[in-house]
Amino acid sequence: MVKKVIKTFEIEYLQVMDTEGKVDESLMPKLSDEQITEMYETMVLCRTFDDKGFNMQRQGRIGTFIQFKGQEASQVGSAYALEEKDWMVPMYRSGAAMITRGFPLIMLYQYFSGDERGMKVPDNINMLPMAIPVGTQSPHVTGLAMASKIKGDGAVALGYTGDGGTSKGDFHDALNFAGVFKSPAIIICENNQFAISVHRKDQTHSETIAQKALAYGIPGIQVDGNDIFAVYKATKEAVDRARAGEGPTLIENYTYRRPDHSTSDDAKKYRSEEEVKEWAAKDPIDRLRKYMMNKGILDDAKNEEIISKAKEKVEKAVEEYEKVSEPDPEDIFKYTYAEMTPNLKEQLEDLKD
Ligand SMILES: Cc1ncc(C[n+]2csc(CCOP(=O)(O)OP(=O)(O)O)c2C)c(N)n1
Repeated sequence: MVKKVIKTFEIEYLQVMDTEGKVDESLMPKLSDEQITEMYETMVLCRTFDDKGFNMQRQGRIGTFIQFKGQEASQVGSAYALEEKDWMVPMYRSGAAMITRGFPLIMLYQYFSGDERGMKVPDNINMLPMAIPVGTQSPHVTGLAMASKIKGDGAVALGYTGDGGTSKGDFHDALNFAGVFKSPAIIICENNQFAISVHRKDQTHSETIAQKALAYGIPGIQVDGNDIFAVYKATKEAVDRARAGEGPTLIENYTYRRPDHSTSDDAKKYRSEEEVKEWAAKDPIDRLRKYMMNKGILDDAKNEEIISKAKEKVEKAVEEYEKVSEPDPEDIFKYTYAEMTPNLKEQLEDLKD
């Protein structure tokens, strides 16, 4: 009889910057003041875009809108670790990650008004369109990463899922394949504590999402998702490992969905306002601003300038968005696949009739 421990595991949690903007210098990733300023400008632009989208929905100027407010560090910090040749796979809440990679604001507004032309990703951006089905993003990440490895083009693939998405088989298929084929895949789980009204604790009995990586023999880490430096550091290390042929990583960005799930939801029915307030005090943008002010790379005047530039960009996008022609209902059929399938053709004929 033999009884012994054959393997033990641990899960790391990473925070570099606290809620007061104080950093642990020994953990600080390599970033110039210019890069930090660029990250801040991008987060402010994303927040401005998000607030405007919500207001427009309430004014009847846009369709159902999905906000990412409070998740900017998680998305901007991770997208910032990618190079141009790398692939990104966004979910419906990944607007900030998409904006970081240069996706036009106007197209996001178009998409959220039901205009399929809004998700025709520009040819110079290596990104899939936003996918609404929960969980499908992870196998796409693994597939793109496997393709890059086979082609030897040196690109990595990174994509997003929610905590709810980890209950789908897709998530586990993706991690298993990525591990077995040592593909350069980075799967980011934005654990924002909710899948609509289902709380994280009712989603999985695991203490962390990060530990799910262990079952597939790949690294998993939990990160303070409201700390842009921690998110960037964990993602950059995962990207570097993937590019060096060392395989995939699962990153759990521990954060909180402050807005309703979408503009069709009412989160007051299933969570307390106190909890939302607690998380508002951990706001990722405030945190970076405090750091920059303390370090002397931002002052009130420059901050005002950044905010007004963001407003200008967003207002310009809104103006353009409200001028585009009405979408053609036939686009719904045309944009699903590169070539229309027979059943879609049939449905299109029905529509015409
Ligand atoms: C396959 C599939 N099933 C159900 C839905 C309906 N649905 C939309 S969002 C959502 C919750 C997803 O939560 P999570 O993955 O945690 O992401 P979050 O919205 O919190 O960012 C569900 C069930 C869907 N879009 N796709």
